[in-house]
Parts: sequence; C-alpha cells; structure tokens
Amino acid sequence: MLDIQKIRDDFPILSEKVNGKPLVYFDNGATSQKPQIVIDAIATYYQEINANIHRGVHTLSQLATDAYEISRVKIQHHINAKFSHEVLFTSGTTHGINLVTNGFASILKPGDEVIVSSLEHHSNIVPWQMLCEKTGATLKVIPMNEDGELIMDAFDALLSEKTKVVTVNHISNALGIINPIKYIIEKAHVVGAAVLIDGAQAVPHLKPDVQDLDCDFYAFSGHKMCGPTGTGILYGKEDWLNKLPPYQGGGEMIKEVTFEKTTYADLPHKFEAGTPNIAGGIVLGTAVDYLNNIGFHNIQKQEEKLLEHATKRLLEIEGLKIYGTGKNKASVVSFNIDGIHPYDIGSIIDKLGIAVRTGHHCAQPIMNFFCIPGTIRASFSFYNTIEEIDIMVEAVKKAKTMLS
Ligand code: C6P
Repeated sequence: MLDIQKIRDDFPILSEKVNGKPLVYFDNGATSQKPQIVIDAIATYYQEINANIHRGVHTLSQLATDAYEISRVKIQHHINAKFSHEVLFTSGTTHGINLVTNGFASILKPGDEVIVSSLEHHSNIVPWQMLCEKTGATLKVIPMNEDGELIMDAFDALLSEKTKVVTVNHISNALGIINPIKYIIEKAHVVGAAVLIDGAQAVPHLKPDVQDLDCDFYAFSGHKMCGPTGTGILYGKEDWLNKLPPYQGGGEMIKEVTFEKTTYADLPHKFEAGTPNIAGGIVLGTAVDYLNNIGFHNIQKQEEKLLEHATKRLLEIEGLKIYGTGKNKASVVSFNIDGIHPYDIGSIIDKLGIAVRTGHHCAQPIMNFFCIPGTIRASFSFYNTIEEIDIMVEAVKKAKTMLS
C-alpha cells in the first residue's frame, strides 16, 4: 500500500492554499503536479551542467549530452522500445502527432483513407484533417456508443486496403475510457495500415509496452506524467522513422550541407532539429524514475479506489449524470448536473479551492455526440485522496443548491 501522505509531501504545491482553501487538485488530465525531485533536477541541470548538446567537445557539453542520452535510454526502457533511436524527444504529444502527419504528406495519395476515432482530442483530429486536405485522402471516424466506448464492429467495417493509417488515443481525455488498442493495432496491420497511438492520457497511469502493443507510433507528453512542460516523446518503429522525411530542417539534423544538396543525420537526430529542451529532456527521465519508484501497480490500485469512490459519491447527487460509463476506465469522472452549465459549477468550486476542468476538453466531437456544451471533469492522480473527493462532492452539492 502506498503511504499517500508521504507521497503528497513530495509535491510542494499540494500544501498550497487557493482562494484561502487547501488546494484540491483534480485537473491532472490537463497537467500533473511536479514532485520536488523534478523541480530540483531542473535547477541542478542549470547550476551544474548547462551547455548545448551534441556540439561541443568541452566537458560541460559532454556532460549535458550524456545526461540527455541517458534520459533517452531510460525512456526507451520505460516503454520497452527496441532501440533508443526510436525514441524522439518532442515538445509534447501535439508535436509528435504533427511530426508524423507531416511525414505522411509525402506518402498518402487521393483515395487513401485515414481512420481516427470519435474519442480523439483535437490534437489527434486536426493534424489528420490537414493531412487529408493536403493529400486528397479521406478521413473516416470510428463511432462510439452511449457509454463512450468505440464500436469495434464499425471499426472492422471501416478497414479496407484503402486504409493507410489508423490513429486512436490509448485513453480518452474527456471521458477516461481506455480503448482496446491492441485489437485496433492488430486489425489495422492486417490491411497494412500504420497505427499511431496518442498516449497522452495513458502514461500517467500505466507503462506502455510498445513492442507488445506492436504500434508503429506512440506519442505522449512529459508534463502529464510529473515531468516538465514542453517535453514529450514520439516513439516510432525504426522502419517507419527511416521512411518518413524530416519534420523540420536546421542544426544537428544533417550529415552534410551544401547549397546543392543536404543529406540527413541518422535517427534520432534526423527528427531533432535545433537546440532542444535539454533540461526538460533530462528531467523527464527523473520523472520517469520517480513514477517507477512508486510503481505503476501501486498507482493503478490507488487510482482505482479514487475512481470507484468518486463515481459512487457523485451519483448520490440528484440530477447528476456521468459521461463515459464504459467498463474500462482510468481515474477520470466527467459529469454534468441537470440544467446547470458546467462552467458555473467549476467557477463556484474553484472558490472553494477545487481545481477541475470544465468545457469541451479539446474534444468537441464527444460533446456534440452527447449534445452538451461541455462537462465538469475531475481527473485524479495517485497523490489524490478519498477525503479530497468528499470535499469535492460537498462543494458540488453546495454549488448545485446555489445555482438551482
Ligand atoms: N489534453 C486535457 O486537459 P499536449 O498539449 O501536446 O501536451 O497534449 C495534447 C493532448 C493530446 N491528446 C490527448 C488525449 C490529450 O489529452 C492532450 C492534452 C489536456 O485533456 C490539455 S487540452
């Protein structure tokens, strides 16, 4: 069992007051809080080894380069990638997805099809729409049911030899539904399509095994898993990364440059033009160590308890409806109260120190499906407690009374 109080002591912000009340932070889906070890590691980097990487022969540059590459290997092992050069540092999930869609612009042709799901975040819709506009390919959408689950029969029916890419999130940010990605990957491969998994909401809760999943790409953000903002990873299978053209041109992504022709560096550098977020990349490794020390098994156990308790307690409130009632769920509860705008509830409970997200959660098609403007989303992390959930439930009740 986790000693939650001890874990909470690792996160200085959790003992802050907001609007004069102890902070109850339930907006972990947007970004997680950072443990002191991560905060300290950023300062240590700048105090002790700050230098540009892969460039200098001087000692500091070597030290920074080594730390950056050690972090890459750490993340390779964390997600079980076959090679460290399949692990690309990015600024986040959005960057990773755009890198891939940019690459597919030179592969897709009119008549080709890209399948996305109805549960996607805008980051995994818009880049594919832009790609389809550019190439003449067609975007197809896996529908969902009232429980917020993707309909697999409909997915099977969408697949054909025209399908070139299938992309779906591992866990829905708006509803918390965990998608059957192994099935999706397997089926997509039967028709020869590449598969990108948006793992943004999965990596805080579980350890993805990219070889076992057999996905072609897996994108995620560091800031949702206790790491610094402006960090992320795109995993890509070596073959695919060799096939795709570079995303950006610039320093460090080249072998040789003349005015007649440029040849590109080997992986991973081909996709890492310019000076990267060096401190962020190194400290993402620190965050991964921190989470592994807690243990994903322990994280999941704690989060399951929180999800169960929150679901039960919230449903005690008359007129409250939860969206995303499928069986396989991460610790996210998205809800509304009859006749009350989610924003109004969010604003009132914020005054009581409770941070939740309200609105469409950058997933407007999901809101359109349910014919609602948005939801109140409470997204829990392992450092949250049952007591905090009770505080939120009482606050929501109070807000309901005020607004009814
Ligand atoms: N979702 C949320 O509150 P970036 O911004 O690149 O780090 O992550 C984008 C992104 C992509 N896919 C999914 C499934 C996501 O949840 C997110 C980010 C946050 O739900 C902020 S909008």
